[in-house]
Amino acid sequence: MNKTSRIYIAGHTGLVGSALLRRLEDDGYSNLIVRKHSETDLTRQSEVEAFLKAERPEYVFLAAAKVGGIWANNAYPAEFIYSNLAVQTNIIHASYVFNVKKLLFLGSSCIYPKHCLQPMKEEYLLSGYLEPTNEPYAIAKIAGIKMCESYNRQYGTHFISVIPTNLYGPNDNFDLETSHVLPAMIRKFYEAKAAGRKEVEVWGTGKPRREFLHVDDLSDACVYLMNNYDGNEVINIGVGEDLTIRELSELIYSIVEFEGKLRFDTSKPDGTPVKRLDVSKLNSIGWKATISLERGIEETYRWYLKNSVF
Ligand code: GFB
Repeated sequence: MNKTSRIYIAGHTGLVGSALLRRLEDDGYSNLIVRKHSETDLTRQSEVEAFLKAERPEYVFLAAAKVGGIWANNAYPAEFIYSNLAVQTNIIHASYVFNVKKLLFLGSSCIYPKHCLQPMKEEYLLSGYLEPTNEPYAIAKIAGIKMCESYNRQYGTHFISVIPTNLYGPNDNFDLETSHVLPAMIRKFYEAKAAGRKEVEVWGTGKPRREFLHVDDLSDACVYLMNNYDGNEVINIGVGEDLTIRELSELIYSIVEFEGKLRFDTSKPDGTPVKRLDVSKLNSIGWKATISLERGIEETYRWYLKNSVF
C-alpha cells in the first residue's frame, strides 16, 4: 500500500474496524473508504457489487462481522452464521470481480478445535471438533478462510487471512449479555464499586484460560501483514501468553480498585478450556505485540470512564 492507495475498511465502526481506521489515518493513508450500514447493507450482494464497482478500492480490510461473547454466540446461532457468511461472501467475491489488489480477512481463534494442542499452530486448523457454543460462527469464519484460499488458487488473487486471539480495547461492546469477558468485567466492577455493592458475579468456574490482544496491536499487525505477507496459509495474531478467567478478574478487580468479593456462577458456560495461539510464524516475519495486558486494560478502563455509554 502507498499513502494514496484506495483502501476500504469494511466494518469501520466496530472494535477492529475503528482501530484500523485510527491506525491508517495516523500512518498518513489519505484515501480511506468507509460505508455506514445505513448506506450499504453488506448482506445484500447487489449493494456490495454496486459499491465496489463505484469506489474501486485497491485494498480491503474485511473487519465487518457479527461478533459477540460466549452468551451471544450461543443465543443467536442463526444470525452469527448467516450474517457472517453473507457479508464475507459478498465482499470477497466482489473484490475478485472488481480486481482488488489485496484483501485481508479476519477470522478468530475460536476456529481451532475445542481440545486443540496448545499453543495452537496454524496447521492445527480443522484437526478436531469445535466448541459448540461458537460452532456456527467458527464454521462461517472457516468458510471465509477457505474462500480466500480457493480464490487465490483459482484466480490468482491476493486474499490473506489472519487469526486474532480474543481482542479488547477502545470502542468495544460493553453490553453485559452480548460482550466478551474483558469489557464485561470492567463494567461489572465499575458499576458494583459505584453502587457500593459487595459482590461481582463471574460466569463459569474461572478456570478457563484466555489470551488477550489490545486492538491497537491488532491493527498494527494487520497493516504490517497487508504490506509484508502474501502467503496462502492463515497466520495467527496474538501475544502467546494467557491467564485464567479468575486471574483476569483479579487483575481488573485491582485496576478498578473494587473492594468486594467475586462470586462464580457455574451455571454459566466455561466454553473452550484453553485457546493460546502459537505466534512464532508472525514473530518470524518481524512482528511482535507491544501493549501489555495491564497497560491495555488500564487504557481501556480510562476510555470506558470517558466514553461510558450507560
Ligand atoms: O469472552 P468470552 O465471552 O468468549 O468468555 P470465549 C470467556 C470466558 O469468560 C468464558 C467467562 O469462560 C466465560 O464464561 N466469563 C466470566 C464471562 N464472566 C463473564 C462475563 O461477564 N461475560 C462474558 N462474556 N464471559 C468467544 C467466542 O469465546 O471468543 C466468539 O464465543 C469469539 O465466537 C470470541 O471467538 C473471541 O473466549 O469463551
